[in-house]
Amino acid sequence: MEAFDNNEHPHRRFNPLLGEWILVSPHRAKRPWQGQKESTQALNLPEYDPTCYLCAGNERSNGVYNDKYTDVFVFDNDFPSLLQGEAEAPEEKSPLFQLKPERGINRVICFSPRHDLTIPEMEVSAIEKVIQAWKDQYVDLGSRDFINHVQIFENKGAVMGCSNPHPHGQIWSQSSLPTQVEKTQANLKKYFEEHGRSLLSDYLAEELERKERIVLENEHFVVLVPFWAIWPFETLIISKRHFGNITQMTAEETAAYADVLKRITVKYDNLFETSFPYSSGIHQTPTDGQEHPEWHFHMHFYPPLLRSASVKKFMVGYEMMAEAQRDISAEKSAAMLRELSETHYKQK
Ligand code: H2U
Repeated sequence: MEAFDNNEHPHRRFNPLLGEWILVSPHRAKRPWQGQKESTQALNLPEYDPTCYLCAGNERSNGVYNDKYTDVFVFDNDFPSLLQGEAEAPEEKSPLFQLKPERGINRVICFSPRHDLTIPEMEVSAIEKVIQAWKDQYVDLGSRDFINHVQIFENKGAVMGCSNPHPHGQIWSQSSLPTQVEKTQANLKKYFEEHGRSLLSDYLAEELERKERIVLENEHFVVLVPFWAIWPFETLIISKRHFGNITQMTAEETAAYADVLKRITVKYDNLFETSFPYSSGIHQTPTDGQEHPEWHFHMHFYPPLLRSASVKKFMVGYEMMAEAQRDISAEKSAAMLRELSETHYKQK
């Protein structure tokens, strides 16, 4: 029998956060590509776009005007997926037809008044203001009785379904724990109860020792390609200190978080010299008023691009029917990201 090589042999890896296996087919990274090409946007955007509904002072579709904001601006989503009103749960005896009314508040957060900038091109001090707004929103929304989870996320790029290039993210807060968060919480909790330590602290210590998947780090945060990554250039930001949510960051940690956000997104843009699309989101303690010592602050980046600015990975066929799968190994992706410059390509 051949000796196992994780860059050659098909294998499955376990994601301890979700309790799921993924299939890795590294030998397949060599296959030719004749499939779809996403068009790369030649983005030559103005600093201010009079037709943009997110630019400062502009009118939104419901006739409300944005503030003439100078850094970060948050507003209630005019087309929210969740509403605040209460409705009575319908009577249903069958476990096969479960239905629960869900309440929540959705907000949009503009990261900068500049229409033409995204996080990798913003100053670290401006990114810190975004983090401060995330903290304020977590507190404001999370303190409401009927809000038990605050999901902060960003969809960047048309390929991720983002409707507007103006730098912005979203916050969906709601009564229930959404599925991914509930699964993550159950696994973090089980680990914490069994070992008395945070799963991500133990994982991070091991990754720092192995050094195979680390992309970058500073005094307080590490960015790595998780062992179980699905997306070709997926990364995970983990705080070195074990704390549960964004409000527990010290001022120094906040600055360090802004630093790693800037550095990883610059590397992403540099990878294919394009405004790199992704969905990113923060996973942290739910706001249900309970103690959650198992939670460990982290942030996921799920970018869809596979081998160029125009070829993305599809989650289809086998992924839909069986389980998630990747070709290029997590170690190779990490090495590629690690070697990239931290100076944005547009500044060269
Ligand atoms: P995305 O492009 O990332 O989906 O974000 C745009 C959000 O902005 C989207 O959720 C909201 C949409 O509902 N929006 C408003 O709240 N007001 C508007 O005038 C247009 C878009």
